[in-house]
Amino acid sequence: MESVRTTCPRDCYDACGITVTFDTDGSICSVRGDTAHPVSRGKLCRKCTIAYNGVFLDTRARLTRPLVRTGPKGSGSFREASWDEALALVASRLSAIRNSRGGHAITYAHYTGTVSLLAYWFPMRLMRRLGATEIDPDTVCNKAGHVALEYLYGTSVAGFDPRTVRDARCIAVWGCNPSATAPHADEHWLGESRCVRIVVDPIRTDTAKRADIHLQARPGTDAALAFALLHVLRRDGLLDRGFLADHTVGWDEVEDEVARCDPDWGESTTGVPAALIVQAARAYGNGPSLLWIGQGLQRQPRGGNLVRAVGLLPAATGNLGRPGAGFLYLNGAASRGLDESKLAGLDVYPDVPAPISHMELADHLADPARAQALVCFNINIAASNPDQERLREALLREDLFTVVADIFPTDTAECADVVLPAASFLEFDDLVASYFHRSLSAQVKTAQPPGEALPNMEIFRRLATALGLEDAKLHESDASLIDQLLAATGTGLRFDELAVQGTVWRSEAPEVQFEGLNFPTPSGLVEIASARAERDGHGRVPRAEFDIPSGGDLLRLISPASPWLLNSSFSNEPKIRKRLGPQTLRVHPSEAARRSLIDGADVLVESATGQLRVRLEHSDDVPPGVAYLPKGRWPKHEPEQRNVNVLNPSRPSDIGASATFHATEVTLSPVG
Ligand SMILES: Nc1nc2c(c(=O)[nH]1)N[C@H]1C(S)=C(S)[C@@H](COP(=O)(O)OP(=O)(O)OC[C@H]3O[C@@H](n4cnc5c(=O)[nH]c(N)nc54)[C@H](O)[C@@H]3O)O[C@H]1N2
Ligand SMILES: Nc1nc2c(c(=O)[nH]1)N[C@H]1C(S)=C(S)[C@@H](COP(=O)(O)OP(=O)(O)OC[C@H]3O[C@@H](n4cnc5c(=O)[nH]c(N)nc54)[C@H](O)[C@@H]3O)O[C@H]1N2
Ligand code: SF4
Ligand SMILES: [Mo]
Repeated sequence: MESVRTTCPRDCYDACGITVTFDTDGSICSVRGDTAHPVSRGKLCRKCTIAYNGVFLDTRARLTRPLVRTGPKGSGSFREASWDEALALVASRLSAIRNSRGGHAITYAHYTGTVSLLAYWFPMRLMRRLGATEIDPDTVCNKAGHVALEYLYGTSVAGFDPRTVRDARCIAVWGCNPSATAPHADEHWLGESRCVRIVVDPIRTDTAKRADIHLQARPGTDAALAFALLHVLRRDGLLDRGFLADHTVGWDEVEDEVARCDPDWGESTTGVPAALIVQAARAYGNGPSLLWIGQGLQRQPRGGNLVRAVGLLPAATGNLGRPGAGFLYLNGAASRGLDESKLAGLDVYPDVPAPISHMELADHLADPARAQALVCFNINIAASNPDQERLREALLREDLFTVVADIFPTDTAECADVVLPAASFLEFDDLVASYFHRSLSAQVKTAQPPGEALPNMEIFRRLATALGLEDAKLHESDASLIDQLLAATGTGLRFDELAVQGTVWRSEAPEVQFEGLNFPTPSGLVEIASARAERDGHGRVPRAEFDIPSGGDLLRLISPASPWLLNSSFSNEPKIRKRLGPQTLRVHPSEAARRSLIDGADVLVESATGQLRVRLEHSDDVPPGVAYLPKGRWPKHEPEQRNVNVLNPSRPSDIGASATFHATEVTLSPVG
């Protein structure tokens, strides 16, 4: 038995190292954690251990042949076709639309189904060449935070190097739940650090349970909480006045508001006891301190302002530019020397229509004047977008020509006219750049794709050929793309050498975030006051704004990550489905009692956009006023063919027009 190293390319902070072993016939025997990998240390998460040895290897569960629709839209009736026939059909329809309406009438949606670099970025070259309209990918996930941090620091993708934790005294994890979304960072990085650990989350997550200080702020009140912390830091002489004077602009424009936001005010607006606010501020102020800004934090109507306000903390305390200090939202591939824009063809195909937000997707697809065709890859919009019912109606439009490439027959694939079977990460070479660690890893081919499935790159090369497009950029080979990327990293490694090592770091020692204190803002300073934000129609400075609880019968629904699913992935894994049971909504026992709802009852959840029957569970981990129902179920596997996103509206955030999944108001009532 031989084994091969590879890397998990799911949309997950951890980017675990994997060891694949083989049976004597060369087929995959097991997919396990790589014992030599610094992050996974021989263990994958529970969901991947099950799914990578289960549904990923089960050819009956996979898409293995191109499919062409035969029955009504959405009915799941297809016939198998050859690649030539399927791609000829796609090419003729897309060409006809381009000729009659222009490329912009072709819409494409894609995201992080895989974050391996080629499979994520390369298909964009063809879509850009066609002049198609992109659905701005981050608007379904984390755009508000990106734009907010760009205003403040000039970048959202140059986070701290997690290895710098050895020099830190305090870590604040703000609106992030690594116990589900980054299980190894949670267990090892956070769990083994000797820092004071502060967690800010309305839910008592497993990460919050292990924290030294849990600030259980009401959802949508984090900006007020940040200002209350700043108040204490200022009052207790823990601000870094020198840093503020030399490296920031606009502190004077927020200082009066900071002075007003005392801990008692903080308690009344956020629900966090004043004494805890003081304790947390002192722990953070007694740095060096790290701040992990979660993506969950900003899925709020005021998500942009929240992140701008929370983002003040490192600047106000001088927790930047030195070991053990800084903030992390994401670490982009640029910190590995990689230029994703070239991979996506931004340099060769710069002129494309302005992208539109996922929050407009249902409207956009419903309108024949705007959308004639839809191409989806690496995304499952029918499960994961808000406004599920209206989006599904739009997807069922007879005259919307829809092409979906996926590895599994998702709800989105079932709404397609043509389905293209994609290879999984076990079946092609690629590179993975973790968005937490500043590492670089090899994704190594360990098996042939089942049936006729193909990697995204080959699908889009063949589609380019079918469209008669011979541009060299659309036909570059994977090997050549990987070579170019590796050359840019400065590691000096060839792919086969990287594959042996699995994962490498560019520098031996931890890197210092913003070393030299040059911030890529227009002024080169941290822009607490941002003229760019003002020009874009937002406040010049972050404000101590907060959402007021709706009260009455309304609960605020939060639908974050489940530890058993990865977005909508693995929702088709039988063992995981069994383990998960019915969709279960958790509320505080007091809220259940008010409504006379017993633990284990079936209840109807209703919002302005829809309703859903779920199992009810009482839980002290959820505060009064909040309801908790994780994301990620495949609608078609549920009794009502819907999931939590039937309840969530397409309400855009204040900044970045991105999703506000954790702010939906719902009522609960007994069923039957
Ligand atoms: N209620 C609620 N909804 C949410 C969120 C929330 O917090 N609450 N979060 C949102 C967020 S943060 C995100 S990122 C979205 C993501 O939501 P999804 O789009 O559901 O994301 P994934 O499940 O990661 O991947 C999408 C698809 O990519 C496919 N895929 C994997 N590898 C490949 C490949 O190599 N090629 C091709 N063609 N396909 C591949 C997978 O099989 C999967 O069907 O969901 C959003 N939806
Ligand atoms: N197991 C698993 N891992 C995943 C994913 C998955 O679906 N499953 N998804 C991946 C993706 S695409 C992403 S973007 C990341 C997201 O990773 P995270 O940033 O961890 O995102 P979420 O799980 O959406 O939310 C994190 C926490 O934010 C809290 N929260 C909600 N509203 C507020 C608020 O107003 N204030 C504060 N302070 N907290 C709030 C929620 O209670 C939740 O515990 O995880 C990735 N990893
Ligand atoms: S999903 Fe995350 S924790 Fe699970 S194996 Fe992949 S990288 Fe590791
Ligand atoms: Mo995401």
